[in-house]
Amino acid sequence: MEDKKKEENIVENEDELNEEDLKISEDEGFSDTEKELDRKISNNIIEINDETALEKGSANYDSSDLTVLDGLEAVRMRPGMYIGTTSVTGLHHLVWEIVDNGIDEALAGYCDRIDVTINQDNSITVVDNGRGIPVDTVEKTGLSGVETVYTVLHAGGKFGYNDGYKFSGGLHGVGASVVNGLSSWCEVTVYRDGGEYYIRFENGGHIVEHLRRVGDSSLHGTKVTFKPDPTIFTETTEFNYDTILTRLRQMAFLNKGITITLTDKRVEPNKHEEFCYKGGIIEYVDYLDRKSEKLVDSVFYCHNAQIFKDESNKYEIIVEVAMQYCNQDNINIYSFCNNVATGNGGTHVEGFNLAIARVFNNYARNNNFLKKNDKEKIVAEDCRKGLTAIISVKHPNPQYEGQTKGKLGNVEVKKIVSNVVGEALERYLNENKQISTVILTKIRTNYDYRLKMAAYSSQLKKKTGLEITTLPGKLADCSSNDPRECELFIVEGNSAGGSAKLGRDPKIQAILPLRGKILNVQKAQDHKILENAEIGNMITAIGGGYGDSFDVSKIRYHKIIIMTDADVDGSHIRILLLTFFNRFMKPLIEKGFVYIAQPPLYKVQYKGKDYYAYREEELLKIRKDLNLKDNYPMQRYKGLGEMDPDQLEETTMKPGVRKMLRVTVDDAITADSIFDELMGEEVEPRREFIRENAQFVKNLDI
Ligand code: 28G
Repeated sequence: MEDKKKEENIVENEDELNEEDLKISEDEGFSDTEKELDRKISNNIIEINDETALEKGSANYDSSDLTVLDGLEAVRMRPGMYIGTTSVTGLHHLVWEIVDNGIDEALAGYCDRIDVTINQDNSITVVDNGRGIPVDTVEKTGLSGVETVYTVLHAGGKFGYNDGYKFSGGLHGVGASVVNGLSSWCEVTVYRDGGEYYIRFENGGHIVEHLRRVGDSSLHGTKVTFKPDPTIFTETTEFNYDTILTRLRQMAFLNKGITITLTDKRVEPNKHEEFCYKGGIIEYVDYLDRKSEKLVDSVFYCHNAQIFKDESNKYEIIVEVAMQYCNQDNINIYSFCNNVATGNGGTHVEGFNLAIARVFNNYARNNNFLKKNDKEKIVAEDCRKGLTAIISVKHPNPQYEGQTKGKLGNVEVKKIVSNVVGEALERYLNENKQISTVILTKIRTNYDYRLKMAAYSSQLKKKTGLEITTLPGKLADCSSNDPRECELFIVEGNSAGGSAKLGRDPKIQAILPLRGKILNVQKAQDHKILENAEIGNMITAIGGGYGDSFDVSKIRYHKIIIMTDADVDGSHIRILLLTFFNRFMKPLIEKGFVYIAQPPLYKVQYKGKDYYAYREEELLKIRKDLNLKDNYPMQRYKGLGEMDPDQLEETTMKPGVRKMLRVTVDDAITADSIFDELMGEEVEPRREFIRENAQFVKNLDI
């Protein structure tokens, strides 16, 4: 019940999301590249939510509401329970659902091509060259196979498809009927047995006319076109090319040999992209490392299927891992179950960690990388730094855990992955001694560094009787000791910091001013990062440590609020901070503890009252509502420093009044690669970003 309530909440809240909050408006004369980057950021890195919406109370849902609903009516009544949300995320889930069915047909060995088209009217067409959904009558339902799949809830896996189970669709995997139920109309064409069969559904899955043979065909496969219902997807029914592109590319990496194409017919000339990776996740690792300096050129790869058996079950689990070391310290390990990213890891990642620690430790002992007096063992952390890896498992009955269901929970998976990876890696190291030496040298460096740091902090502890957590002098802390109500404002610049200190609620709001630019964390090595004073201050103020030993239960604030100016430097610092949190305190973002403050851009004074505008359009609206002339004076805020403490409090800091955006990592892989692009060694994209933002500021100045 509790879960249902939660689901309900999420849906309700997402619905309240103001679209405007998600993007910088599209009609301000931005160039295509600017829009592109903006879209990338708003769609892929961070899903920004209105804080107050997310925290709003319980939904009006209780058990008395439970009515026995007919099939797809239930889906339309409670879409959130089936696709998580009716926001833009949910909209795209419809595409994933249908594409997943094609992928399943490919995994079953009958199809090697999937074509996805975004049509002019924002409907989606998916075509595969598989067997075609069966057209004969299904006994249990009395309907044709196509009608069964498209109108009966959860028909997908339970009809003996794929010898008893369906691989794809981890988190939702609700099937085509849900897509149909949430569409204004949906058409299915099946090519099989020498014929072409057609059916159309309307208004949430109602059969217009039963499936019928409309002609001869020598083809085989399935074609589906659906148009999401705007009364369900009230926020938007517009598909995002990049979102679909990224996901399809990922699908192509994870399922080697399948050709997947995307065409966007909404623009002239049409956009078109085609993916097919013969090397699968090996090419995925290559792609992720395309901008990094490799330690070893080759990519380690292993693939194995193992049967799991207990009293009641017997099924096959497929494990596939690819990995490569780079000459850096950041960790790029991504895990998947049934083609869906498990952002919070789980038993497959635990198994992987066990294997690498065990195998590298043994190899080090046997080959003199660890000497007799090196008493300490090599641990997983030592082996993970600098590693790029894809861990992909396929499991017929995955169990997911955690708040966001992003963690694989099946316990048997741990041992299976550990065995598969362990065996293959041991053999690889012994057969490629030169490569092994390079890798083990790196691991040994990580090991030495870890022990040095441990010795250093225990020494410091002995000396001072304290952990290294004496609070930084620049921090104006709050008086409350209850992290749940405490907020840390990370403020750009000392002068803004001063205003913030005066404008805050000292009981629950702490201020940490940052001077200058913080270090570029993506680029720097770990020890340099920790030596940086600004970063050190942040780590001690937050209080949960950092990196692998970051402990979210120890943090001192449950809201970490980034407050920067609305200019180039401001956005640069914001990205640097997000990069830092993403890399060293990921759970902060995963738990939704990171926010971005929204200071107003304009103030209009009229009849003794102050009106604040947070965006360009709001200014226009205020002028319109108050019937003011275009040249009516207004104040434009160039930076936080221009606001006096009262104004800052009223507009940006005061709970209940302020606007804040919550940062969540939607797709860590894309996020990292955008961060890479912005922050990494390569200068060009970064310059681009800054130039584009400079442009943005210029626009505002007009
Ligand atoms: C184009 C859009 C996405 C699909 C198939 C192929 C079969 C199938 C799909 O069966 C289970 C069994 C009969 C209803 C299976 C064909 C066995 C033999 C299939 C797709 C349920 C579903 N021949 N291709 N479903 N049936 N492609 N692509 O949806 O009773 S779905």
